Amino acid sequence: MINRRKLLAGLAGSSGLLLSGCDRFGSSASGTKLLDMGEKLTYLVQRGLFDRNALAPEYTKADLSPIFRTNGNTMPKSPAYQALIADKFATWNLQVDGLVEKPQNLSLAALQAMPQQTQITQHNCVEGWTAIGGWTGVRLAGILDMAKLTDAAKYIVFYCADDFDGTPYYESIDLVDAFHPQTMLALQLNNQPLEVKHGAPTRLRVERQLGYKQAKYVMHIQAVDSLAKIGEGKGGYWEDEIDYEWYAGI
Ligand SMILES: Nc1nc2c(c(=O)[nH]1)N[C@H]1C(S)=C(S)[C@@H](COP(=O)(O)O)O[C@H]1N2
Ligand SMILES: [Mo]
Repeated sequence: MINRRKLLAGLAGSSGLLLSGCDRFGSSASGTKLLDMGEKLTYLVQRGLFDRNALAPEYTKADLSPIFRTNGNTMPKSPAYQALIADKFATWNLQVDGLVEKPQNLSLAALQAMPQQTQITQHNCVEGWTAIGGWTGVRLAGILDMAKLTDAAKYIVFYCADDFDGTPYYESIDLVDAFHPQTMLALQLNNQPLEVKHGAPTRLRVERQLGYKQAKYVMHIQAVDSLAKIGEGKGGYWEDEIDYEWYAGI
């Protein structure tokens, strides 16, 4: 992973911004954070220093990793999820609600019937490994368009079927990433239905961000205007737990 401070420094330098100025903007003399990563991001985008809509690099079949590693939970423990495995996800439903005009309840067959896209990308885990995989699935934008976000919607939250010691995994992204052309709910990895270890029946792919944002076992998608009341308020399981950055750009 690129050291973000160096990246910001580089961007600041190349745009004529002084690093010290940029630093002062982001923190007080005592080192207290005045701006969180989301605000810095907005600042950089507004200064034209960072294109949020740029595509993540795509690779070819020859580049596919022979083995796509797993990380985190690889088998949700809940009886409800176990029952879904037993019936091959025939009764699985993706709930889409929150700040939407038309809440949706989408079966796996319904997702499979929507237009599919495939992208071969590199997954970057914060723990220091990468893997190149080919993901096929439904563009998140298509699902959100069906549900029709209200003007108040600012973030999309993904609730997962698994937990760590009873705390459910969840993640969230803003609307720029939600409508990014590569952001999808993946149904397949390398042309095979998603295995349980990789998040069956569907997982988020948000290709401009690190591995922990790629929520597996997505059960429920919710449009919200604030992340403050979700989980412990930092926008994701690891963000809450060990202060991983909410915007994990790569
Ligand atoms: N629901 C859920 N999603 C998750 C995780 C998890 O434990 N639970 N781990 C995250 C992390 S840290 C990584 S690197 C990737 C790993 O995805 P993989 O197991 O398919 O390689 O999933 C992410 N999404
Ligand atoms: Mo990760």
